[in-house]
Amino acid sequence: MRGSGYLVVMFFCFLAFMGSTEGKLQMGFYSKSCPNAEKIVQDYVNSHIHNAPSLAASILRMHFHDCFVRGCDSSVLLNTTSGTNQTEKLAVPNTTLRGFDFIDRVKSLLEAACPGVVSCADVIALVARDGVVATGGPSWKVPTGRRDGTVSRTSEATNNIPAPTSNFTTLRRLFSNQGLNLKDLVLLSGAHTIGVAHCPSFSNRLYNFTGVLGTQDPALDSEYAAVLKARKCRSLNDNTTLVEMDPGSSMKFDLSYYSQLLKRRGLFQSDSALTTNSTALSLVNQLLQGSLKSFFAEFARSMEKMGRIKVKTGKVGEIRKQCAVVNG
Ligand code: HEM
Ligand SMILES: *[C@@H]1O[C@H](CO)[C@@H](O)[C@H](O)[C@H]1NC(C)=O
Ligand SMILES: *[C@@H]1O[C@H](CO)[C@@H](O)[C@H](O)[C@H]1NC(C)=O
Ligand SMILES: *[C@@H]1O[C@H](CO)[C@@H](O)[C@H](O)[C@H]1NC(C)=O
Ligand SMILES: *[C@@H]1O[C@H](CO)[C@@H](O)[C@H](O)[C@H]1NC(C)=O
Ligand SMILES: *[C@@H]1O[C@H](CO)[C@@H](O)[C@H](O)[C@H]1NC(C)=O
Ligand SMILES: *[C@@H]1O[C@H](CO)[C@@H](O)[C@H](O)[C@H]1NC(C)=O
Ligand SMILES: CC(=O)N[C@H]1CO[C@H](CO)[C@@H](O)[C@@H]1O
Repeated sequence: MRGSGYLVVMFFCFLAFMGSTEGKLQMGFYSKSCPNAEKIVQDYVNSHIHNAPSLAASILRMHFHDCFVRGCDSSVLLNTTSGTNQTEKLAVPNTTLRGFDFIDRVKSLLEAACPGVVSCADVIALVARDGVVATGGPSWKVPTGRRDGTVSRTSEATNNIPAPTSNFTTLRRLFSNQGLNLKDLVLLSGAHTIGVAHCPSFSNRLYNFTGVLGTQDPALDSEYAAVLKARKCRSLNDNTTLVEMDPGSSMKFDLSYYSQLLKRRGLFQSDSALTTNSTALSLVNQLLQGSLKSFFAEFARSMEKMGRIKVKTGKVGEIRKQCAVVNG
């Protein structure tokens, strides 16, 4: 009798242990611990994003870069300080990330309301969604309960975040490393329907494609290339000009990014790579034949999946007090 009672106690201890360390993301995770958390985020986004609507794109991209390195744990926000390794922020793909101060402002409102409760990782995920919604794009579910990581390394960002020069095979590999399939790749690339790029992300296609100056990427529509060279990236050295990835429609979350792909006007090699695989190409065609509503619904599904990548929950990680530094 005593033996089996002991086993029962052990069993419940085990359950409690599993429950505390293997928590899952859930809708409204903060409904008891910080009931206004999601409203604070949403109100701030709604009242401030119109001052800088381009931040919606920047923070959507930040969420992607966060999730692809060590999971969605806000490691992308950590500053390099003396005594730490070089963080993700220093990696080439991150040099063009923006919106860190916006995240910090939202976080300080949350700290004022409920100190030490809401993670920076959830702040990124919520702001990314609310920013896209506030600028007329799709909505998606953001279950919460992510915890913040304590490690951030430049090399891991370099190795895991796809480059604009990536070919289809590399894109598939990097997405599949994160548990994302071909459909997710095609849908999430659709985020390039909003936002802008700096010339160095693609000007090799205009000026130095084969490594010989003067060569151009034959996969890029030559008329469009000529316009980009004449009006946008006038030389290989231009590192300041911004170019819409979905020209004429870069503030509007719509299907026209995919029509540009079919016109061979995808801005990056990674965009045009989506037309080099017949399965991916047929997905692009299906999206274009469907309604905007169905694109939004499919995009939402892939975003929710991306937001779950290798999340830290339960007792893993911490709730950072300041998003740019680990708790001391
Ligand atoms: C498929 C692989 C991808 C590659 C190679 C890629 C690459 C890039 C590059 C090079 C830029 C421009 C950076 C600059 O020059 O300033 C960019 C911008 C952007 N990317 Fe991606 N990206 C990919 C997937 C994604 C995904 C999955 C998302 C989000 C779900 C995303 C969202 C964005 C957004 C919104 C921008 C515009 C940012 C702004 O306006 O500040 N990208 N991407
Ligand atoms: C720096 O990175 C190395 C190797 O990845 C790791 O062993 C070390 O703990 C890290 N140090 C700090 C302070 O993050
Ligand atoms: C894709 O890019 C990788 C890495 O640059 C390269 O090793 C591979 O050969 C390329 N694959 C194709 C099919 O071009
Ligand atoms: C042109 O491309 C080659 C190969 O990628 C590179 O080594 C070279 O530095 C580039 N030239 C310039 C002027 O950027
Ligand atoms: C852009 O190029 C200039 C001149 O080549 C250089 O001084 C500057 O550091 C570059 N800026 C960035 C953001 O790379
Ligand atoms: C397209 O990509 C998928 C997934 O990587 C692959 O299984 C398929 O063989 C590719 N199709 C072609 C025609 O290369
Ligand atoms: C992190 O670095 C940014 C600039 O790179 C700076 O503005 C910010 O104050 C830093 N945050 C902290 C908490 O040190
Ligand atoms: C936002 C940010 O920290 N960007 C940095 C990315 O890395 C470059 C150097 O590689 C820095 O100059 C940027 O400040």
